[in-house]
Amino acid sequence: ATVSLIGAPTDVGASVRGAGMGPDALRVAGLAAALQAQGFDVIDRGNLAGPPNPWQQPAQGVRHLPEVVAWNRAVFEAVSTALAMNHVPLLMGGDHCLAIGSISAVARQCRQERKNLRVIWLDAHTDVNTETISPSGNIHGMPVACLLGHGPADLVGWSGERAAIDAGSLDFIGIRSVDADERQAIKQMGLQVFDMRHIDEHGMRNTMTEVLQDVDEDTHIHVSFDLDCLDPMEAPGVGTGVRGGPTYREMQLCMEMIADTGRLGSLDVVEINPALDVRNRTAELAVEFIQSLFGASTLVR
Ligand code: DIR
Ligand code: MN
Ligand code: MN
Ligand code: MN
Repeated sequence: ATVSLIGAPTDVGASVRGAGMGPDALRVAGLAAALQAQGFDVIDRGNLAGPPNPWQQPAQGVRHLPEVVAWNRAVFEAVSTALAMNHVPLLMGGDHCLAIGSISAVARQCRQERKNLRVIWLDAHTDVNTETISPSGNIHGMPVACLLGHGPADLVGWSGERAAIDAGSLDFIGIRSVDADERQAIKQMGLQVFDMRHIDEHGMRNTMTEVLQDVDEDTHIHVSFDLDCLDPMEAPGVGTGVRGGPTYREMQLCMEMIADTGRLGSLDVVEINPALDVRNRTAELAVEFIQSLFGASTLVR
């Protein structure tokens, strides 16, 4: 299989500057070579272009909406192109607002190919805010809402349907920070949230067995991997770290169990912030998890 690396060097959706350096941090950490060593063909498409971060205050509940739209347009096109070539798009963010373009493109392609799309959202946060309920106005806290058909109009409907995905095809893992009004939204939309308490009580193995139970041969799995899902002790290079995340071993098992399905079709790796990192540790950690997600294991190659 061929993996297309797509860099989107921007932090326009974030609350802290620095995630725009994520693509190069992943390159320096050896992402392409790591996947090549596993037998994949890897094409690094370089970095997409987009507007600079104007660093303004929110307007009508959102910050940098035109810039977020522009970056997501570029991501949407690049991911669509990769999928049309039957490549596995690996979006190197950038902040998590970019999942709007990436997953909208994946959803459109899945509809065309009559595949069942399943999205696995690995994050400390549920990112289901909208411009009316967000306490920050930062769009990296809104991509899930946009993909379900709820956010700012300019970011909704890109897949060809108002909702790119339905609530039932999305699972959150690692959640431990939900804003007050997001709780309401989660209930109203009927979202499946495996929060840290669930993982504490049932373990990662049972959690992932539940998440993956209805994956079949017509399923396309998209993983949206926000590095702040991990405990900040493991992954310090993130803008909005929250303590109490999954351990290294728990996250490895999560990735390995997804890999075992053989249905991984696309991936976002977002929110790596080299300005806050320690000797590129977070990007290096991301590369290790990506290797597991693409099927590396200790005893089998
Ligand atoms: C917060 C932070 N819930 C917000 N969200 C983040 O601004 O909406 N998501 N950091 O990854
Ligand atoms: Mn996120
Ligand atoms: Mn997050
Ligand atoms: Mn589910």
